[in-house]
Amino acid sequence: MPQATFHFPPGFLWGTATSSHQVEGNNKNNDWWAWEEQPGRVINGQRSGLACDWWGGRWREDFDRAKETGQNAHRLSIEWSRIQPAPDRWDEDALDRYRAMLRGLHERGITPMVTFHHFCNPLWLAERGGWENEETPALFARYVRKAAEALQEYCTLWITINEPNVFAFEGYLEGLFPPGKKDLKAAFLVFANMVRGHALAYREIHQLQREARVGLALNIRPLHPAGPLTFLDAIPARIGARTFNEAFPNALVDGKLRLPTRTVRIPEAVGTQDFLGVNYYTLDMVRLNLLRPSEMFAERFYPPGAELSDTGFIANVPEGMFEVLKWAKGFRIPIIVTENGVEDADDHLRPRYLIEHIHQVWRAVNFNWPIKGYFHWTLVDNFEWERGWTQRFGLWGLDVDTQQRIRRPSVDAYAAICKQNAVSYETVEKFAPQAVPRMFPG
Ligand code: IFM
Repeated sequence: MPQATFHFPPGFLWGTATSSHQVEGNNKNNDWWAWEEQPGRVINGQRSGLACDWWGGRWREDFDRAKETGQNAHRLSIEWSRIQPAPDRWDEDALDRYRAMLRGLHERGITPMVTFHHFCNPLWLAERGGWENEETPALFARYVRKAAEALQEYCTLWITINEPNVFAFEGYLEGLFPPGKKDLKAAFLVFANMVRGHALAYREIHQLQREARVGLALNIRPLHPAGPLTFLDAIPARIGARTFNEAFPNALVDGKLRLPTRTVRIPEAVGTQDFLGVNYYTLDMVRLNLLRPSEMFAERFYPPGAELSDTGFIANVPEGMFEVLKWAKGFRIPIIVTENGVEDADDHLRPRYLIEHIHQVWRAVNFNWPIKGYFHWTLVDNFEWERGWTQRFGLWGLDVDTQQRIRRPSVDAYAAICKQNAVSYETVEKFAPQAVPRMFPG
């Protein structure tokens, strides 16, 4: 069996990604907390509760874990509702706590990447119509300026909005996130306002900090025509990809948000992206189905025979990572994999999923595509939105009742990669022997 080591460039960022509501606990002043209190919103009535207790200080021990296992970067989000608990009030204590967290990362030799918006809105904003309100982009930019001013000493790598496509889709089409609407017009309005909010925030940050690098984290989900009538299935697949995956980042290139129903001109968005953050988990097959007008005449399903995660949420298709990176390089800006991971409570799949996806990143790096880092989702099991605690994405497991962390084998698989800045034959053989014939053919 030929052996090889897949090396990454010096300075490559290796980290994990987290988000405030999912790890902090007691995030009581946002729309997600209120949503969790409504019956039927979260599976089994589960709540975020204390989450991973980062607000209580357990970020320290988790950052120690990240450092000890060779991670040199961490992506976290800050909570708008804590920083601006009311429209006319800033909470300096909350900003101090975030400063302490970022300082804590620096002290451990870990580069921070900060996300300003990760699915949650302050209650006061939600009561004013959230992102459907045309004033929200400016309010968002104001909050971003305030927070960036306070944190700029410790951070130059910023994400304005996490997965605006998922936010609009889940909150305004599927109804699974607050405000629970199923309204295409509202979804497109929210999408457009998020482009506006991003553009304003981009400029605020750059006014403050010349060396800032500002981007988005987009959930990119390749859509493949299912066949056998591939030419027919290609139509909904293309419309879906243009809308869900491509509309937002394309609008940042030419100022045109191309929706299936119309094109919205947002000229101020042109050139507001220093890097492209891609979150890749899985891909879908698409079949034309004229009986599904509300889903844009598309039926989506996983590739037949694909290996699925615990709850069937993710199909393990590592080649999709390469496909996404190939698409992303078309923007001719640096690319960062801002999320990738799998729910897997007993860790039977994660080491292989992780290794094979990182191998696809390596393939892309070898074409000299400008990929600068990889952030695994996630460090410790966290609150997974409407799926509550039923999905376990952490390198470390979490006992929600005792706050005890449980080290999964994936911790050591990822640590080997981070520490060597490479995927070695030994790492694959030890943690993902099934992948050896695929990764080392011959
Ligand atoms: O937990 C989420 C995260 O908040 C956004 N991207 C996908 C993850 C896994 O579902």
